[in-house]
Amino acid sequence: MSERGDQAFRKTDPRGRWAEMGYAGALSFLRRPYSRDAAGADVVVSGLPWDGATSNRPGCRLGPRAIRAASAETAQLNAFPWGFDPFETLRVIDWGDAWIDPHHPQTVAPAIEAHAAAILDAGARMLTLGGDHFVTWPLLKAHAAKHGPLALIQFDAHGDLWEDDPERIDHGTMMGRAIRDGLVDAATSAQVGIRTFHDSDEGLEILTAPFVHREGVAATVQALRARVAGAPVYVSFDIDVLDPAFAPGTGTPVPGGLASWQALEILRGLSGLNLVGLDLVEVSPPYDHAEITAIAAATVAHDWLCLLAEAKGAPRRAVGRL
Ligand SMILES: [Mn+2]
Repeated sequence: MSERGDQAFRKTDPRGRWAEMGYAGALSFLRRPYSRDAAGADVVVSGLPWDGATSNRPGCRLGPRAIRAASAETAQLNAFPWGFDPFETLRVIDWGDAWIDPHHPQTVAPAIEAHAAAILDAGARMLTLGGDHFVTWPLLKAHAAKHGPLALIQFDAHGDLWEDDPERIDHGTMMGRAIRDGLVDAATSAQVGIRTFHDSDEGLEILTAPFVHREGVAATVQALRARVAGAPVYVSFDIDVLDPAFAPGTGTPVPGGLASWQALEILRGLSGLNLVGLDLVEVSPPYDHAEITAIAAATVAHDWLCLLAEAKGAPRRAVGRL
């Protein structure tokens, strides 16, 4: 009987990799072992299958499942452009999906906050697969409780700063609330890829999509690094920061967005910062084609893990001109 395959439920040590059939087998994010034991893990991956706060097209409750499936191929190869296997350095488990009751929507944010607090209390970082962008609100609460006010880097077509009230369950208003409640320090935070209008910047650095297109990746990275320097950096990556050509599978697409390569290069430019958490939200598989969106999402999450692996000592190895 072969000892290969199905690492998701057969492997106990979260380090290293096994051979898998890329197209088959038990899915987890990047084939990490499923576990509810966050103690000793560097990173806990979990899904938040919730889309009750969407304002246009729903479907991102199916995001975690699709991103796990799309991550299977990436799990097999040494990471590019890093040149290492991040799981030689980083212990990463897949916790599965948090239990969310869509029929009692007022319980959703407290349930997510408690889920996050339990993982952070165990000493692990979180990599969270949404779900709509409202899930970031309770995630920020839990992370700010641990780290203090956060330096937010929000990749997004939308600022999510629209008119809010404290009881509102809305994926377009919670960032203003996070600033007003002191979870996010606007003075050290930035938004990237924005291409919708807000009457105020709320004190944030807003690097619009036209700025990225005109000034380029290097200037964008430079502005971000200057903004967040020294602070605990929480990255919230709304997949709709990508142009609909690169991420059709999302609920509120806006033309004029970033190409996958631009977003990846900007993210890779965050090397060496104090990266405390990542959420990857708004992947809506019913609107996706050929897994374009889910593969982009899986790659972004994978590269964030590579940033952590590098910070923990994984040696970069370049083959070819980078
Ligand atoms: Mn958005």
